[in-house]
Amino acid sequence: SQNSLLIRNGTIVNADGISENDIFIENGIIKELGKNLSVPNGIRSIDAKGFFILPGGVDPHTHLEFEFMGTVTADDFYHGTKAAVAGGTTTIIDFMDGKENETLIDAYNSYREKAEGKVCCDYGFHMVIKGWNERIKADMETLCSEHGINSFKMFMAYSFRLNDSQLYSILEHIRNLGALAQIHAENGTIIDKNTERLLEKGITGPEGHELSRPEEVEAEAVNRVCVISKQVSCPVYIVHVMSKLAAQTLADCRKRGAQVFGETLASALGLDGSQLPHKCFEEAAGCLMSPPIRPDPTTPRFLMDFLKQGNLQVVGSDNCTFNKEQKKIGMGDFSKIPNGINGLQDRMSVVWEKGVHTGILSPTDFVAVTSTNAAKIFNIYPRKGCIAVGSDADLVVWNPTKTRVISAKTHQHAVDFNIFEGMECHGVPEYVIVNGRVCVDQGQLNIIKGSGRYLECPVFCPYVYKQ
Ligand code: DUC
Ligand code: ZN
Ligand code: ZN
Ligand code: ZN
Repeated sequence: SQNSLLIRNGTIVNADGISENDIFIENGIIKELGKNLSVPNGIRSIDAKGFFILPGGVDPHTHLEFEFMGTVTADDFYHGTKAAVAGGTTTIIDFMDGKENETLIDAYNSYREKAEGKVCCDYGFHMVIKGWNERIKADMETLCSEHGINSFKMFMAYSFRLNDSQLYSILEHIRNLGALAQIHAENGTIIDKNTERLLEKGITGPEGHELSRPEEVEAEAVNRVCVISKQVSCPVYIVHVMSKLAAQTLADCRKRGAQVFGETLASALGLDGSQLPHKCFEEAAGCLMSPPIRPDPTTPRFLMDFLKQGNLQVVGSDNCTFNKEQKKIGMGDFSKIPNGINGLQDRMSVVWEKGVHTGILSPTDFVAVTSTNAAKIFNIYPRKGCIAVGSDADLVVWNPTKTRVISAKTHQHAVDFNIFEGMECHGVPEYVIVNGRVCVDQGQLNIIKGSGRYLECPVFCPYVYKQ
């Protein structure tokens, strides 16, 4: 039938091992795994000989149609998820961020509306929390119990940052809900002071950005929130760990018993930051995000080794794209350059190139850090993040020998440049199957706008993630 598909002769890679089996898919679900499966006549069959079959990527860090720093991201829910599928990512978890005076429930409804009709793969949400009162407390509970939200993100930087007292109370509440706290860890007070000082000295270009928020400013916040996390016994997920010092600090806190997880980004693994200070405004502003991509050229390898060792668990994209014209808002004042970079399409290729092609990660490690660990942490496993009977049929047939060169000329994003421009990557998706439908077919993109479904992320009771 039209709703069935057979994938033959592939090497199936899960985070816990490799097997050689055929996969039979029906109505969007993996129905059977086995050798030489006999299936009814007339169904499509894909020969995956020589390819790896991977669980579709799970990118738990995207900002689509996101209002930030006075503007709105270039990638909307259509372009963002189209780019995702083209690159082998079949699930995203995006950040909802309410407007001032909007309740969390109103924000949730407005984000569902924005996404509906545009998304090309399944999507879940995290909610950003920017204050603390009884209304917020009650709405967080409703989001967990009625709307499939199990994670809340708090900022320690930007004007809407929370102080330690608020963080402490919110983390207690999140623990009681059986949810997960996500933290943007940078010391906002120090950044503001440094920014003022740099601008006064006449350092107004994009090079001022990293100077205002060096590694220890990131690491201090990581340490502080890990201490709070341990005091209140609330699990915490640190988003975008960008520096060696922050990663090491997180690992030390884990060793002391904090239940903390770490996510790094494709940008931090893919870009050698040593070139960054020498770029012109356009290029430097293009790569500008917070926390910054670090100038220390040993950072990407360090973070990759940490992924291998399990000191970091996840690679996200933090896709938060602004066009060249939007980046110019910050010409003459680096603190006004909209923060954010691309990565939704290229995350899988970049991790394969810098991780697997170099021999640091095995294919099973690759699956763990691009799909399985995020699915476990956000409690959508084993529906997502593995190839097993009963799981959603989200799969990537990955050709490890083919190469492609990343370029804005060919990418599926709406944004008008690509931070990985010119990077050659081994590892190309030949086929991407989204909910049982072939959405990349021999490298050709064939998506259906609006076909993605809202993914409820249930709370943990009790908290169960095991690495
Ligand atoms: N950092 C960014 O660079 N963009 C979006 C939000 C954030 O924390
Ligand atoms: Zn952030
Ligand atoms: Zn982000
Ligand atoms: Zn190579």
